[in-house]
Amino acid sequence: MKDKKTIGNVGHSKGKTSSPAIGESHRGTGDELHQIAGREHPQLTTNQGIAVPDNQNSLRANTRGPTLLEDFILREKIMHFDHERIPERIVHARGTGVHGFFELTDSLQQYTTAKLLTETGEKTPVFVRFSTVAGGAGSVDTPRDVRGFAVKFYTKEGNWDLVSNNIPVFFIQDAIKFPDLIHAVKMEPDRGFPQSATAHDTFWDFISLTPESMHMVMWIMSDRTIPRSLRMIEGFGVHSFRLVNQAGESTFVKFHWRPKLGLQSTVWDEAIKIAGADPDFHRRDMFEAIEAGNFPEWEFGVQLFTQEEADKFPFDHLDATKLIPEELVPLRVIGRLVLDRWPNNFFAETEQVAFCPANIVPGIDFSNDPLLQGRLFSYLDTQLSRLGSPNFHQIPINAPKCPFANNQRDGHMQMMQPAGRVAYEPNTLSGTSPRETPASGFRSARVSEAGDKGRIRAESFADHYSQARQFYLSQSAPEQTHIASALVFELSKVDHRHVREAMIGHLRHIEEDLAKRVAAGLALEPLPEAPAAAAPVQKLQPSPALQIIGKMKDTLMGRAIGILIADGSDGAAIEKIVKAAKDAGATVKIVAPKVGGAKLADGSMLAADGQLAGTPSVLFDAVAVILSEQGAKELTRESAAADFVHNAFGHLKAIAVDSGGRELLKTATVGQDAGIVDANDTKAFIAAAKTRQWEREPLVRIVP
Ligand code: HDE
Repeated sequence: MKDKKTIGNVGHSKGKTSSPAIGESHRGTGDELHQIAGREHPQLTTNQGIAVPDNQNSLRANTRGPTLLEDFILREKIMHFDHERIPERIVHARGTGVHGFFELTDSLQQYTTAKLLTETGEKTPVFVRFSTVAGGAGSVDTPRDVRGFAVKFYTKEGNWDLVSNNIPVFFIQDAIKFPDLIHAVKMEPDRGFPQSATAHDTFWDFISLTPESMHMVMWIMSDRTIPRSLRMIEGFGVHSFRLVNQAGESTFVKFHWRPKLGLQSTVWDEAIKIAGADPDFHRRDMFEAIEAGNFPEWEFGVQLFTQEEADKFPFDHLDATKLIPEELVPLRVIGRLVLDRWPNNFFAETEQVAFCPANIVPGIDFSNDPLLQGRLFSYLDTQLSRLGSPNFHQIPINAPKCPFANNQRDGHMQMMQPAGRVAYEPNTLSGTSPRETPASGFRSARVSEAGDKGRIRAESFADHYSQARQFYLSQSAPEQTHIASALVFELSKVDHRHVREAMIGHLRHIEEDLAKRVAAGLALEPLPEAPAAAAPVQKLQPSPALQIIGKMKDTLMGRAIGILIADGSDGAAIEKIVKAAKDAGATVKIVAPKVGGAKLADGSMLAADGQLAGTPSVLFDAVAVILSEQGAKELTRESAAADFVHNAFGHLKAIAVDSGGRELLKTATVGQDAGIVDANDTKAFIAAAKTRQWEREPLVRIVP
């Protein structure tokens, strides 16, 4: 619905206004906002509740005179505006938040007292914030980067924050390295670029000196870091946690999120182009899915294991650079997460939400993972500087939905007004003040600690290459190629030759063939020496669960088809594809040279969802091109049309064409293969659209 405001000195309506102040303020010199008959607008006031008579003109000494300092309405409005921004997150600044619920389907009663993990059928409200890590709040959605997947469960026993990523391991083993890692990846401090990119000298310099990051390097160079949609990423709690049962016994646990839509990524060239075509690609995708009622869903899985089992693992599970292969400890699915409500206000919720891994409920506990231990301090501290007050827990998005009470008082922006004279415990003066509850309160797992204090790292943390190798060897051939290509791309942006050489040295420990491919891609000869390894590289069994292609779903659910049309296109052919795509669960968008649409062969007008120049094929999973002979001829003068098909082909997508469409392919020098199908054969098109044409890749890109 358009806002029918008349702004400016023209067209002053004499319509009825429900705000007497506005009517009275009209002095014929300023703009006027008019009410639409029948609408009840609340009165515009200052923050002190004073009705504002005129929101268009500041108070002046005379018609063309100076503005008066006494204009409290102007000063209050500008003061508030000047302070609208709060410091953005030092990492994970760019985020997308959604409300939803978690529902338990399988009770973990035997392992934990946490009600949210024992009461099946119970729906716990959640707020989830997805994020990129390196870029600022205004950066694009599709850089090569880890995605944050932070979940706040508002449980009956308090808030539990599972602050996860879409990669199950991390760069470093000890929290003390985190500021160095982040300084290395962020914009270089002298020049202030690059924004949101690992492809620069300082990042790779640090990484090349940090062998423990090699496993994570394999993951970030894989297509995991260029997801197609936030609805198609996995989530991992990364660290081992503990579940604690009634008897105080604990079991180790790793937490996993698995998307119902399956995993899917973009290809790198596509991700770069999406950044220009739609910087908000992921946020928009999530918003549109929620609006359309296509609520994204994840399975919640746990890997449970005992200390005795952990002692037999060929790695230390307290080391956050290691994962536990599902083949070793199977995943048990115990619930589902559904996201079904977009926030009312981005700032109030997505920006002000404050996650903290230390927010934990009775029945769950921490492990000794040194990275987790450091995180337990960092998040509370960072919230204080971002939100500016120790009372940030009172902001609605952060407040528990269960009752909470204690004797903490006062501080900036205190919203509560606790009554009574008692603000301490124990006391005899109040019969209603909050008291500790030994029986039901949070209890740490019974664990005994012994040993010498020191800045020491366990020997069991020394193996930096075995799981990196296992990850690489677990990938399908196209995925291995993408890892090699990504390394070539990134290291090609590194000016210092010795840094490139050092990285190739590490790759030789991971897999000699990978090192050779990347060195060839960089034209780097001779092959640099591998550095000394702190522990021998083990030959671990490949784990297919680590693939993306293996976890793609054979579906068009959650995916988008773009149909390029122009004047003269065949309406019936368009309709046929629209129907087939929608029946298969896809959303469909019509793209035409003009946004008003195109006049079809039968003279009818078909409105477009996007104009060709602003709606390139990178925004779709597969495309169709339905053109008349004349339409095809005209589009040969439009490079955006050639790019549309050329890029769809280069990004390994299925393309359905009629005879006009085929003409456009010719102009764009697009070849023929199994992914180019006749528009009439919708069955073949839908089948091809569900995947990418991997065998096409060596024909469209020189791969290392
Ligand atoms: Fe974070 N991290 N992190 N991190 N992290 C933050 O907290 C930090 C780590 C993760 O959507 C900050 O509120 C340290 C691992 C997510 O608001 C900060 C270490 C994992 C989010 C912080 C890590 C994460 C953050 C910045 C190493 C995956 C976004 C703003 C010890 C399990 C949450 C903020 C949101 C945010 C510190 C490592 C995930 C500075 C010190 C490992 C998803 O506190």
